[in-house]
Order: sequence, then C-alpha cells, then structure tokens
Amino acid sequence: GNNGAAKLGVPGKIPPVSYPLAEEPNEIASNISFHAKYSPHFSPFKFEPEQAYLATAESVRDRLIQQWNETYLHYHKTDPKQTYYLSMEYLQGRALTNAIGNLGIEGAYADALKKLGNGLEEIVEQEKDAALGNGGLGRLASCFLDSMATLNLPAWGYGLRYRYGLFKQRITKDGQEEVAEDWLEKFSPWEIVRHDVIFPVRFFGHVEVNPSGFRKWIGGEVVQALAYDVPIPGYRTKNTNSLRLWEAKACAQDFNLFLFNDGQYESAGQLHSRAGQICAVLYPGDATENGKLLRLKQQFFLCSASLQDIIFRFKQRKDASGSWKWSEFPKKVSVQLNDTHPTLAIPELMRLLMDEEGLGWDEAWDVTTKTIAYTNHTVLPEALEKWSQTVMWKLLPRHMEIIEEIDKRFMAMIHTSRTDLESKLPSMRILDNNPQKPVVRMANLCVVSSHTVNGVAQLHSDILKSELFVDYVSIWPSKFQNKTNGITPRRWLRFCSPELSSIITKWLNTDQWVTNLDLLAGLRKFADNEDLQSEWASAKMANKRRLSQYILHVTGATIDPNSLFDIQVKRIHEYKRQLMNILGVIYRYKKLKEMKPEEKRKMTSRTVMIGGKAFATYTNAKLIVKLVNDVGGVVNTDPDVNDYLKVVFVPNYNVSVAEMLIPGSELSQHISTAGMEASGTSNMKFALNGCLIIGTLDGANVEIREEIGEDNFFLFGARADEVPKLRKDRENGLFKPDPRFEEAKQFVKSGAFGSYDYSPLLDSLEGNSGYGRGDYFLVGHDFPSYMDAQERVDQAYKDRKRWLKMSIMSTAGSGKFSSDRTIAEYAKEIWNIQECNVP
Ligand code: B1H
Repeated sequence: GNNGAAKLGVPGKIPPVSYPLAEEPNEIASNISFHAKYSPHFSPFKFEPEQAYLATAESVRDRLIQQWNETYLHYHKTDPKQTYYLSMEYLQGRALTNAIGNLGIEGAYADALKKLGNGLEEIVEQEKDAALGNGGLGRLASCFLDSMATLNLPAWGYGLRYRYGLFKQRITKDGQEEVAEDWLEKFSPWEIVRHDVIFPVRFFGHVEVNPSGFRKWIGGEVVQALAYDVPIPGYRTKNTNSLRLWEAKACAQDFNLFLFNDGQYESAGQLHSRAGQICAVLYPGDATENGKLLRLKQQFFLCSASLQDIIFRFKQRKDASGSWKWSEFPKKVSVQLNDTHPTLAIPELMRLLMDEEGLGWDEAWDVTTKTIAYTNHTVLPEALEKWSQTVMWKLLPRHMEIIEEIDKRFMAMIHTSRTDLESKLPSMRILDNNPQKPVVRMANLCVVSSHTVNGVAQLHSDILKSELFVDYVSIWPSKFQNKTNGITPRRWLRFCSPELSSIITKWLNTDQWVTNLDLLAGLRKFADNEDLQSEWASAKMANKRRLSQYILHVTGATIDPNSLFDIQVKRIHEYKRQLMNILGVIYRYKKLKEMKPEEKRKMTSRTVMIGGKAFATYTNAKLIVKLVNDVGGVVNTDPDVNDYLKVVFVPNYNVSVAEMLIPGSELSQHISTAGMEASGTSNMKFALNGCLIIGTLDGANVEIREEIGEDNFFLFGARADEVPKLRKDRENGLFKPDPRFEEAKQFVKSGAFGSYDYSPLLDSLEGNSGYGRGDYFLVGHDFPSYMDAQERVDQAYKDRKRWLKMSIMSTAGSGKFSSDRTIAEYAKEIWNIQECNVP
C-alpha cells in the first residue's frame, strides 16, 4: 500500500515565479510563442495550426492552473462541505473555446493569434473531442461540472481516464464501422498528471478473519490508481474545480525482471498489461448492460480510488484534538452516484470504514447512508445493472459479504416492521438468488443505501415512484425526488452561437442571461417585433450556411440553406424511433415523386439530417444507420425531388458536431415512445437555440412544452399511461395500421433503396408481441399522428413571421433548462452544500 498523497502541494511553498499572465494581445502572443518554443511537442521551426493550437492551449492552461491552485487552497482553508460526483462517463468535447470564454479572454486571444498569423476559429478545430462518454448521461456530467464551477460550489468530478474514448464512426457501403479514437495521440494540454496522488486498488484475493473476528481483504492483485486533474473553470469567476480522472498503473515491483532476462517478455510484463487494460477503453454501451468482468473492474477502480482520496482529504482536516470524528464525515462529504455504474462505492465505503478505520456496522452504515445519493437515468429493463454473484464473489469477496449483510438486514427490517411488504420482498431484495443465475441488483442496492434517489425529469421521477421503485416509496416516502436535467448555456448557446447570443444580449440589454437563463423570458414581449425577427432570421441563416458548408465538407452533399433544416441526432436506439423518422421521409419522397410540378411547388422544401452512433453489436440500430444512408443515396440524386427534399446522414455525431448542428437547426425530432426516454437533454439545447420541436410527451419534452407554450410545440403520439394498453391491444389483434405506414414499408420492401436486407428492421414492426417484435415501440401506432404533426410543421414554416415568433418563444421559454438551475437544486435539496467563493 503506497499512500503517497501525503503532501498537499501548496502553491505558496514554491518560491515566487516571474511569469506574468499576459492580459494584452502582444503579451499573449509572446506567451503563445514561448510555449511553441519551449514546450517540447514539435519542432520549434514549425508554427502551423496544429502547433498554434497546442501552444495557445498551454498558454490558457497556465491561467487555469493559477485559478485552480487558488481554488484548492481556498477550499482547504475554509473547509466547507464538498460534493463528489462519481461518473463512469464525461463527454467533455473540446476545451479551448470553453476555457477562453469562461475566463473572458476571447477577444485578447483572438487578437493575439491574428498577430501570429492564425485565426482562433481555425485553431480550435485542431482539438480532438474528449469523448469519455456515450451520450446524454456523460454529457450531463460535463454540463454539471461547468455549472458547479460557475455557481462557485466546492465540488469535484471523479472519473476514469480512458485511453480510447467512444469509437469514431465511419460510414462505408456496409453502414457503420467503428474505429478506435486516439484522443491522447498527440498529448492533451488539459490534464495535469498528479504523481503525488496515487492509491492502491485491490482485486480478487480473499477475506481473512483474525481471532477477534475482525475481517480483512487481502491477497489478489493490486494496481495503482494515478490521478490526472482536468481544471474546470467557472464562467467569469475565479473558482476552478477539478475533474479527477484515474489511470491504472502497475508498480515497478510487478515487472518481473527475472522472466524478462530469461527472454519471457510477455509474461514478464503481464501485470503491467493487465493494469493497462482497466482504463484502455470506454464501454460503448449506452442503454444495454453486458456483464463484462472488465467493466466491473473499471467500476470498482473508480469507486475505490475516489473514496480513498475523499477519505484522505477528510482526515487532513483534524479538529483541535488532532483527530477526526467519523460522524462528521457526512457533514463534510456528499457523494452523488451517476446511475448505478458507481454503486460499488456503497460496499467500498462500508469496507473502508469498518475494516480500515475500525467502525462498527451501525456506525459505518449511518455514515454511508448519510453520504451517498443516487440518480437513476433509465427505466429500460435491459439497462438496469445486474451483476453475477459468482463473478462478484471472485473479484470482490469482501464486498459481497457486505452486500449480503445489507440484503439480510433489509429483509429483517421488512419482517419486523413491514410485514405488509413481505410478498414484495422477492423483487425488492438486493440479491436475486435465482439458482440459474444469481445476481446482485445494483439499483435496489442504491435505493436501500442512499439518503436520496432522484429521476431526471418530472415524468421519469413519477414513473420511478409509481412503477420501478413503487414498493420502496411506502417505506421511505421522502427519499424520492425529481431533478429535471439541464444544459450549460455557456457551451450550448453563448459559445456555439455567438451570432444569436449578441442579438439576445442586445434585446435584453444585458448579458446576465448567460448565468441567469430565466432572463430569456424577457424576449417574449419582442416575439412579434419585426426588427428582432429579421435579426433573428439572419443569425439563424448565418448558422445554417456554416452548417451547409460543414455538411458539404464531411458528406459531399449540397444542401440548400433556404430549406427547412430538420435534425434528429442522438444515439441510435429503437426506442428513440429514428426508424419512424426515416419511414416518414420515405413516404414524403414517394408522394413527391407522384406529384405534378405545380403540386410540388406548394411543398415546403426540407433537408432532413439524421446522425448518431449505434452500439457495435446492436443489429437493428446498425440497420437504421444503413437505411438512412441508402435513402439519402437515392433521394439526393433524384432530380425529380431535389429541390424539395434532401436526406443526410451526419457521420460521427459527437459534442463538437452538435455545436455545429444545433445552432443551424430549425426543427428537431424528439420522438421516443412515451415513457422510455428518461429526460433527453438535446431537446433542451435545440429549444434554447430557437429550434422548434416535434415530439412526444416523453421525458423533459413535457416540461419544455409547458415552458415554451403548447402552440410552439408540434406534439403527437401516445401518452406514457396509454402505452401498456396499446401494446395489449396490439397483441389482441386490435391494431389497424394507417395506409401511409403500410405504403412506406412496402416501398422499402420493393427495393426502392437497394437490395440490402432490411428485413430484421421491418419485421420488428410486425407480429404480435415481445421486445423487438410486434412493434414494441409503437411506431405503427404513432405514425399517423406523427405524419399529421409533420403536416402542421410544413404549414407553419410557410408563414415566416409565425415561424420566427415560435422560434423566439422557444428560446424565451428555455430558462428553466439551464444546468445552473438543476445544480442549484441538487446543492440545496440533496447535497446540502453552499457556495464557496474564491476571493
Ligand atoms: C441514459 C444511460 C446509460 N440513461 C447504460 N441511461 C450505460 C445506461 O454504458 N452503459 O451501460 C450508459 C448510459 N444513459 C440517459 O441519461 C437517458 O437515456 C436520457 O434520457 C437522459 O437525458 C440522460 C441524462 O439523464
């Protein structure tokens, strides 16, 4: 055990440095040149965009480090309660524009780069996305980090430093191909390796019981967790928090020199290569669980390293007696679990408190349950984590003992004080002892062991209380909360659409909306104003042109900025119903082909863009990608329809692609089967950018529609509470398909888009019942109302004034969806932390 984090690294202990942080463009330019010359990444004789980006980033990093050190010291001195956000995923995207923007030095840096012969806009394109996440859950974590820093909250993010993040998507003639994405290939300037912060993490081994009954986990394999800190600046505040990412490392003593000298090179380095596997790659599943041992190792690695670090920091704050009281721990520490992926923090905290610190069960349980809170992000059964007990006993024998004990005590509580729930116990228990495949139900462990459980949108939180966790609600009615998701207005409006931002600032006569998004409501009274409308339209047009250029560049497709830009971008999943979108497009295409020229001329011209990644083994998701590409191939080369319809598959959707697409969007589709999308967060980003939504009453759509007004939302489809009956009706042969739906499917079957075998997709829409068959996602049921809503979209778009008004009303009604609001609610109602402003 090497607990080398003993030194704090207080910046004040370092002798003063003469290194001014430049303010003025000439100084900044010289600072950038300094890095180009002395930070040894490239030859000093070359200063092309790549070198310019890295040197600029390093110059910005100097400022971040300055603020970050001050923040760390201030938190250390004032010792407030702190929050630790544990997440297996962070979808950070690019950092440069965000850092410069949050620091408020955009202008000076742009000028400095101009002096050096570069444009800020070009060099930011050099940065690779940090894609250490899959989709909404990971991006939410990143938006939360931005808000926590901006609100001056003493908070840390903890995650893993994956060598390879989410795969890069290539589109070939066979559809999606996955390629490893090497985001660290040429060094990341945004992380600071902390050789002074390193903790041992154990796997396997066994439990030893000493004569006094004291239990201890020993043996097995030990890897080291080494910290990398990513500074997270708040917007126009000194507070700069940390995202601490762990990397797994073997120790030098694990390298077998004897074997190496004997020529057995692979065996010699075996422990090193096993340690290297832990952080090698992000698990790319988005809503499916797949019981991989390596994934469980990753989860435990995150939990153990983070808790050791948290406890280490807690112990540094000794009281007057030179010691600490464990009962004080929940007054200094709050831990938030981002879904069940870091559930092992529960038994690990219990173990550390009991076996390492000597607390008894009751005391340890009290500390643990007062410290930990859990956010649920999905009700999809296949995404609810269940780990094999056999695997867990092998990998984490002591933790399994603790989990068994939690399960036993939970049952005892039911038997003594809630006999009315005894019949529910089999599904409420943490252990599912089904002899075929005994598993641990991670969500149940979280509910039983957390002080607070929250869903991510009102509808989702209601479903948690009435369905998934219904039986627990009567035991702990006040444990369950809602925290509707949010997005950071910095990245998702201020920086990604400077054009629209200036107009908003001008009409609100303040830029305070960037940190107080409710102020956007002030735009409502100008929604009919012709001057605002025309400025609004030109900003949107500028963004549409920029997007058209991008689409041309990445796909070769020419699209018309005067057409309606209709976008659906998100992970490809059957419940998100990209299939309904493309079937609607197919129907539209067929009708256009049948129309006479004068009929066609009355049609609203559309460019439909669809993008998203499919999980590599998710057959139907990959088929959807293929179908969209094939439809595009036919439609875009058909001169009969080209003035009225284009279909583009946007490859490799990620955070920076989103920053290009969303500002240029006019209509976006959020069309999941009601009850299945927990919240959605891109819906908020689109609405904030004045994009209208066509959507179902699902997730946060419900609240968005409430805020922006039902007249400004194209609603269709079944409600969540109708879904079970509709599925039953279907089983009972009561479903009559709409002729438009039949026609669209038939057109695909006829080979209009090539001879590729789409039958698994089309078959999923047929038959009687079951997940993946019998149209479980109700595409057929919702299709007619979807097409009617699309008809309303076409009509609305023809009335330019009406459309612009709706667009302004969307932005004006988006105030609630700032992650600043979400985080302020977590801070007050779950974490009980206060702001801690760095002077
Ligand atoms: C969400 C996930 C998820 N919910 C399993 N659940 C994963 C599940 O790697 N895995 O195994 C990864 C991710 N992701 C999303 O969370 C919801 O679908 C969205 O509706 C929601 O907006 C988002 C943030 O709350």
